[in-house]
Amino acid sequence: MFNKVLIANRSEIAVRVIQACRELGIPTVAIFSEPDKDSRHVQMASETWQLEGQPAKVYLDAAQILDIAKRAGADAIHPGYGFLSENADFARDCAAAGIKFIGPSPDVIHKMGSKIESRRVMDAAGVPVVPGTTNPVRTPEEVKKLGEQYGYPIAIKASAGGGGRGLRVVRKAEEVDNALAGAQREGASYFGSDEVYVEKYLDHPRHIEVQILADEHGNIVHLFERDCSSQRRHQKLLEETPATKLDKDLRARLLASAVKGAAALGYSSAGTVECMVSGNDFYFLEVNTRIQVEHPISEATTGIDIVKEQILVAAGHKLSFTQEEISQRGHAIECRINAEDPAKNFMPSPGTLSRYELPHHPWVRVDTACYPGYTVLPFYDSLLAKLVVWGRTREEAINRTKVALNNFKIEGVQTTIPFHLAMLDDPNFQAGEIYTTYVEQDLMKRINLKSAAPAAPAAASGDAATIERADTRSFEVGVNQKVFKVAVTELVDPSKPRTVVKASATATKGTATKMETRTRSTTASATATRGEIKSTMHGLVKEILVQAGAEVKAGQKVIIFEAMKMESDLVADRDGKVTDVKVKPGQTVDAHTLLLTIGD
Ligand code: MV4
Repeated sequence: MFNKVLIANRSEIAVRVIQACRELGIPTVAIFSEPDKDSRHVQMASETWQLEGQPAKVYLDAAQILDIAKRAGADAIHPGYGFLSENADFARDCAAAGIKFIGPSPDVIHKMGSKIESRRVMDAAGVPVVPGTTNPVRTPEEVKKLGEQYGYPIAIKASAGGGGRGLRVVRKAEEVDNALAGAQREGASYFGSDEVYVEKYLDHPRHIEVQILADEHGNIVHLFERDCSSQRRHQKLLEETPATKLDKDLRARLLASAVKGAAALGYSSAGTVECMVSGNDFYFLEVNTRIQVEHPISEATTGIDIVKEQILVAAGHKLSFTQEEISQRGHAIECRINAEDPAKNFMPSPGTLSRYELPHHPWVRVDTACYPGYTVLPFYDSLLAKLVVWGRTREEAINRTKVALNNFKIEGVQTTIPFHLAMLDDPNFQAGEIYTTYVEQDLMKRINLKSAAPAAPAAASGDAATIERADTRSFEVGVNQKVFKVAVTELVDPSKPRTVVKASATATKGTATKMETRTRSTTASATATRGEIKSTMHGLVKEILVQAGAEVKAGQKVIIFEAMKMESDLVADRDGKVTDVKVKPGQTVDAHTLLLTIGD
């Protein structure tokens, strides 16, 4: 067994991994960015190391993390999800340093990073793939031929893509040129490869995925499927297992195919085979070579501790059970409670949790790293908590989930709880009429959500004030010949204009670090100049929808922006002509960066 496991992650998944390690009696090493020093995972680990550098980037700093692992004497690294979890180079570097990367082999991670290669492997193993190419396409002529062969609509996908990035849907031949260029450009800017391929596009598929567990002795099992169709802009909101209204025979074929595909790959560790289900057919989509956010619903219905099993098989143990020894019992639902305002296009809502009370019921599990007074940071994804509820039947699970959602008492940030309550009450959801288009094209058009009222002013002053909105700006500040990168998070108290509650400074050169909390009131307000489209937070320019010279109307979407892993639309604030585009897709920018200008 491992002597010490470093968790190369933060927040709830780091907490989850630490809990599994504790059960196994393995000491843990937590790493953390400076503003993350109050995080629960830091409080729980046996040993903690602070990362140097920008908060938004440090958890991706493979060299620094590996160096800490060596210095701390860790003999294994658990990458969690996101960050370095599907980085084959990092997995290779770990192996070279004699540290076990808790995941599949670097070769498998690398192969599954290429969607074209994934399709080839699965196709060869007899797993159904969506009709399309298993070779890259380069020219519009090739794509148009394929469009005729398969019939429109078709999808052009970046081979290195995933999660919706580098995906273009083409509904007629005239759209091919633009879509191909777009998918190639996005592939190049996000993933460093402009290799794309073509598939027949399925219009209203369900997203069904299979949880796989495999050891390094050739044993592979599935832990049944999860239905993850309730998503918005490729962000999952609710997952359930078993998938409702899934044909028994189709389900059996899907589960068997996932195991067959994983076997063909020589898979080990926990993983997920993603599929689309359309009518009575299913098609392989991609393999995720990490533990996923939604793994707890599979744990709830099988009783298997997937993270513990993942650690054990990484240490060379055989799977502790066979396929025949497990079964699925009842129904489980996970709601992702995010710090976002569903009434405002799911806008991220970081801030301090002036109140944070969780439901404590039988058959209810909450995975979270938050606590009262904790500040949700703007640098990371906005997941506050995962609510996981079990019931004997889907109906029982739905009703129990509603009770649990109503017993969350969260103040200080907006949350997705009102959205979840509306979805669980929706007749289409209850009937199991859930497709990947359901949330955006159906549910959101029929429900009317209101933002939660800001919390009442707290009696005591301090961090847990009444926070309504947060913005973060970065500054470089010189102190004693050292350059500090200062991230100022403005947590706005609605009763006082502009109250800075928290500022954190991290030395970019030198080693001094400093955290300051102070309150400052000023009447200054950022005066937006018309025609200047700026980022509201630190984030990523996902897509630029207009070119310089284009005529735009006030209210027209011009840029798709991503902050805290959530997409939002930036719209023109006036009629006019785009005079300058200052950024490229895939570019990361600080808050308040000028992105695009509109003139006469
Ligand atoms: C598709 C598709 C329909 N047809 N491919 C989106 C993200 C990436 N993982 C694959 N995706 C899709 N690929 C074909 N040929 C529809 C989607 C899709 C989707 C897939 C899974 C979960 C949610 C989705 C939301 C929109 C589109």
